[in-house]
Amino acid sequence: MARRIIVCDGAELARLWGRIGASDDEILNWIPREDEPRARPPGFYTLQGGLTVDAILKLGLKAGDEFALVSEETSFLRAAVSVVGEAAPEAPVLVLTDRVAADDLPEHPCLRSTGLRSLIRGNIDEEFDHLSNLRRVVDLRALVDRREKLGILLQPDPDPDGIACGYALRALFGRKSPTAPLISFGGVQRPENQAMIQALGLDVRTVTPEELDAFDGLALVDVQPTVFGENPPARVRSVDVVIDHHPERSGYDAVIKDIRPAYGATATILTEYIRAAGMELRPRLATALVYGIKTDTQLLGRETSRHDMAAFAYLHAHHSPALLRRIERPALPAEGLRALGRGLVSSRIEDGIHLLVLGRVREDVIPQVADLALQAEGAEWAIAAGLVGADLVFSVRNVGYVRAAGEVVRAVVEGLGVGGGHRSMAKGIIPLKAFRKVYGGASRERIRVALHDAFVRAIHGDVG
Ligand SMILES: [Mn+2]
Repeated sequence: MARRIIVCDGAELARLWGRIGASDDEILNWIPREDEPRARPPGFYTLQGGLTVDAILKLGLKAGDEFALVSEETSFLRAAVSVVGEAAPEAPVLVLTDRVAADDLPEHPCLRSTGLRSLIRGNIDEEFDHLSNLRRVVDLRALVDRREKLGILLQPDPDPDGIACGYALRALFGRKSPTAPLISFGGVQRPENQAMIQALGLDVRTVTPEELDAFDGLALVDVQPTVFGENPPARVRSVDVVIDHHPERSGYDAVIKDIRPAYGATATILTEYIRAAGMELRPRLATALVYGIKTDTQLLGRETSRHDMAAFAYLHAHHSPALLRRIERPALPAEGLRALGRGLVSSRIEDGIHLLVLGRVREDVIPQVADLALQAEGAEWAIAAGLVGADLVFSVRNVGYVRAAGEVVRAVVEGLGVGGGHRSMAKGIIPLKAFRKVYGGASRERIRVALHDAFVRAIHGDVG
């Protein structure tokens, strides 16, 4: 069995090692310092003869042995690294020091250096972070326990971060939908988000400002009261709870306010609450939160903090990949697949643009087809367009190293409709009436040619 050979400089560090708790495969050695009593720390052998090649060889080295050298003195560590390197050239060396810089150590082919105290300190600081989150949870629970009916208010047309946070907050209070419903002034619009609430079995109730009187408590997540206009309804200007990651606004009161603008998602705050409270994290909730962080940070790309990374890793260990797949890739209806077939028959890749015109189709099919279309060989841009109600709706994807998709779509719809998005994903809507007026019709071929030309101009021309 491979062993760890620990060499501590003096009794203080040896005792520290002993207190942390040595593991069974560790051979503990110490070298007494001149300036301290020579009482042997329990469990430690005295390295006979001090830091010499002979003393190391007397340990009876075996293949696979590893070393840890523990000291705060440059001279000790320089000597120790050299001696171990000579006695056991193959053995990896871990240097544990908080005072000696790695640059001051001799050359060694397999050496890592880190601080023993700073490692422990880092963990203690992390525990204090958990503790302050636990304080918040205890206060939140004490406040909300007094409320008979709590409204968990999300922004109008809530996004995955908001939905996940509402769900998490309710779970944190141990409540169900009758006494703590998720509510919003505008229902879930985007088909992807509808797919999310469906897959999670959630319900977001649309309410009017007057209906808020039915609640004796309000908690806002991923949103602040001022989002409801310059003059928000009186009932939301003074609320119980606001938890958000958008910059802090004034003009309202909350009994408990937890606003962390450095965070990429509010779901990260809720994840920290759950973790601090030691609450069991069920796969369904973990999946909702992981999806919230993923979409708000564009998969840990945009505005991501170390907190988001840590929360994501924690959630990832608990989430359900199958459920996440169902949310991210909702089932395509048979009719959508047929529309895809028709679109593929006439699709071409020209100027790096893969454009699929689907005809009349369910709206949620369009972004999924755009995702798929980007996988075509030679495609830098994928556009899926379909007729939904009285609109031409199109989803745009690109490979990421080209002009920003949101910018391009804004140029394409200018004066015709609405659109926008991010670096590699965007969406545009043009009323068919406006389209016909400009292009003289809205046949499949007319749409294909018009969109292709508009995109070529927007991608290569001067926009924004
Ligand atoms: Mn958010």
